Amino acid sequence: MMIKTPHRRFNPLSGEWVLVSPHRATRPWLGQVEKTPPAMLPAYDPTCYLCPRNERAGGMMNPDYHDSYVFENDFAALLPQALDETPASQHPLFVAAPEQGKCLVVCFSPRHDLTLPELGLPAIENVLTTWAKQSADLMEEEYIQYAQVFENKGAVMGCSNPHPHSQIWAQSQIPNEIIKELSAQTEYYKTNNSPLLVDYVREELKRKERVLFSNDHFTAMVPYWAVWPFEVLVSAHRPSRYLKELSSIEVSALAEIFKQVTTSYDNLFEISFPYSMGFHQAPADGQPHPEWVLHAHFYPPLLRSATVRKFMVGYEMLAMPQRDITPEVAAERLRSVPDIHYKQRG
Ligand code: H2U
Ligand code: ZN
Repeated sequence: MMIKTPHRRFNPLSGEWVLVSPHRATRPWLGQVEKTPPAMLPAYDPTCYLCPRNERAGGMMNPDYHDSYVFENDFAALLPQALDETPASQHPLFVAAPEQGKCLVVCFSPRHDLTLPELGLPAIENVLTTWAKQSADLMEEEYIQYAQVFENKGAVMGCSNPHPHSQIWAQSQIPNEIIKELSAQTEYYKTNNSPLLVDYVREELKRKERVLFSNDHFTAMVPYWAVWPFEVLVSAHRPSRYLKELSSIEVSALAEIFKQVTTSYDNLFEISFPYSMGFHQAPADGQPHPEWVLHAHFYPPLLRSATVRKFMVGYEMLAMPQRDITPEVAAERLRSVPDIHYKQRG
């Protein structure tokens, strides 16, 4: 089914609507053109603060690491100590609250030049199990209620260093996006006695048009309500709260899907495709969370080429998000690229 007229779609996870304007995709572009990332990086960069054996900005030395490498962010946005300097205000229009937390940086591998799709499956599994263990350890801390695993990839997304890395920020209060997803999944579960994403994936697998890759345990699709042009949702097939709960078979299945999604991204415009990606795990708030299904969102900014991005401005900032190409067209384009990474083709 190809809809060609303006319409709205509902995001049942966030409870928000997106405006879809398929007829607008051919409008001319005379605006900002992005720089493309350099095609070749060295395997080791002596000036990189994430490479093994190098000094970081804070003066700490990285060890001679061989797999993934985790360190506490030298410029952490959250601090573990309870600081009680938050101004006490009695006024309902001037509300503040103290916040505690911890921020980690996770380098994928010692290689400065290898992004996720270029790593072998065992190395991707290693990244997944590192994220699982680190976020589980953080959520075990008494004062932590949520751990956000995320990767900012590419200068367009504000990534400060090309050495492939991700971050984990854990905090004492549940953040905004998780509050929305928690309430939507809880409501759905109460009404339908089944988790929202388990039902959604089953329906997408029947319809097929937005599905990119699927195996026994995970499915990657351009969601029906996607906001970013090539947005992807990777969802588990079963109720699951934390990365740590995945079996080794499920970790392998997830690694395979991650390799497929990121390879198709890079192959779309034959560049290292920028995005912000992150897992949504359940909060660690002492509740059982039977409604929760572990999933990851990929939010890539590019629209029609390696150099033309989608801007979330004007109408998006002031009214609601809007997209031009439909999620079905985006899925078709991502499915039609070769499955071997362009840098690894003979
Ligand atoms: P981004 O490129 O996604 O911003 O991540 C890099 C993070 O690494 C960033 O949060 C941290 C920055 O604070 N960092 C260190 O902890 N030590 C350093 O020596 C430089 C950067
Ligand atoms: Zn490096």
